[in-house]
Amino acid sequence: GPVDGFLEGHAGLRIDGARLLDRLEELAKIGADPAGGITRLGLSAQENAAMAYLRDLCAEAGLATETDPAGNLLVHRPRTRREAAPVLLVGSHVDTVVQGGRLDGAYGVIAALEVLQVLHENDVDLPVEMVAVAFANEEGALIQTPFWGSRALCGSLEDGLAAEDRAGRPVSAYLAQAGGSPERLADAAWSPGAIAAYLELHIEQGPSLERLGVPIGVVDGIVGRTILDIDVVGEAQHAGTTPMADRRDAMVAAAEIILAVQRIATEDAVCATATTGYLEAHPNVTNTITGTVRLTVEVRDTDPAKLVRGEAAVRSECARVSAASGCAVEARASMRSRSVSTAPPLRDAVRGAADTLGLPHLTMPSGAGHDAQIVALVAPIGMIFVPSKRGISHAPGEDTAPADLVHGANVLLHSVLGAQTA
Ligand code: HGY
Ligand code: MN
Ligand code: MN
Ligand code: MN
Repeated sequence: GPVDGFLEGHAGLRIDGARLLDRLEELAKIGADPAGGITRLGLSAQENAAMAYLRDLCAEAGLATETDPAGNLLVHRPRTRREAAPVLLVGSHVDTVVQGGRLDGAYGVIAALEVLQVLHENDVDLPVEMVAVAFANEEGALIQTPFWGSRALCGSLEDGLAAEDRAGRPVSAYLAQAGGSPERLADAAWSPGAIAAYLELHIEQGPSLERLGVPIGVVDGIVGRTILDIDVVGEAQHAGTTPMADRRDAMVAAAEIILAVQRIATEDAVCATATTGYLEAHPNVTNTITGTVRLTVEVRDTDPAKLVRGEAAVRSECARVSAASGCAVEARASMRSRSVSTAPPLRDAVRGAADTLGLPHLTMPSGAGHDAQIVALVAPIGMIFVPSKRGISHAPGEDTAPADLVHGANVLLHSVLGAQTA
């Protein structure tokens, strides 16, 4: 066949490690937060600036770029057209959480561009052309729709224009600023079959690889997640004159919900994780009993049944706390992502790549969500992990040893080559 001897012919190919590390450092300056870490929220001016930096870098490298109606950046080699045939899509995201790290997402995008550039510079003729992607707004930190860009591209962004920030400002204004197009949002969806396969390189964001001293993780599955937006409504009242027995204190009710959420994934072991990460108290005044609290709870598990039970457990705790406190408690699911498996042939491509490079590897699940799990609904996916120092992520201390970053990008390069025969 056309791919006979293909891998052997390119076994010596390597990415430019110094270039990769330099670009990661440059990108980390965009959205650097004076309070620590990086705040480069999806569809914000900071994410736009990061996308502009990527476009400049691609132009210098002689790569062609296109921003789609959802704000995703697509990159391909100049002599290829992504519409011509199913492509090997490779990428991640460049947005962060508030005060996040410099590698979550950014590493996978910079590495994908590096791989594409090396293929371009070496004029490597790929049977399945590679397209790099920087998905917009993976985290959903500003516009409350995680996986915004990958959902749009995969045709699973339902009611996208209803998305808004926490102040109720609609996504459309943000999208126009990001070079997208609210009017043509549906056109961001690729036709069925347009993605032959998807690969994503990412930091592990947990401690396993570092603890075991293994440089490469071969991801076998990604957890599913449900996010609940919860409103606790009590009564704002004077903190000095209202008898304790007469209060409907939303802060206290919220506290009970928070503790119950923790129990769901600890003592009760209903699902793998359960987290209250966001809380907003009103009026947030020292000498006024809290009237309302908004909080978000998320539950995760690889087992879909346990995810459903986790959500049900949170809802039943909300009902219990409501009855006991006299506060109204309303929970609304604002996002559900399914757990997915990676495709065995792509796992093999990653393992083969690591073997070619003499790098030990470990097969492992992902406790973090990734754009890959959205793409998995329409195409086979593969994922590569590199170690995270002390397992830290979604925090300023997020880091990975430079040598591991270079190893991971070389594994991505050889996985792209290996996936040609997968
Ligand atoms: O939250 C997550 O798992 C992902 O980093 N967005
Ligand atoms: Mn993240
Ligand atoms: Mn990420
Ligand atoms: Mn007073």
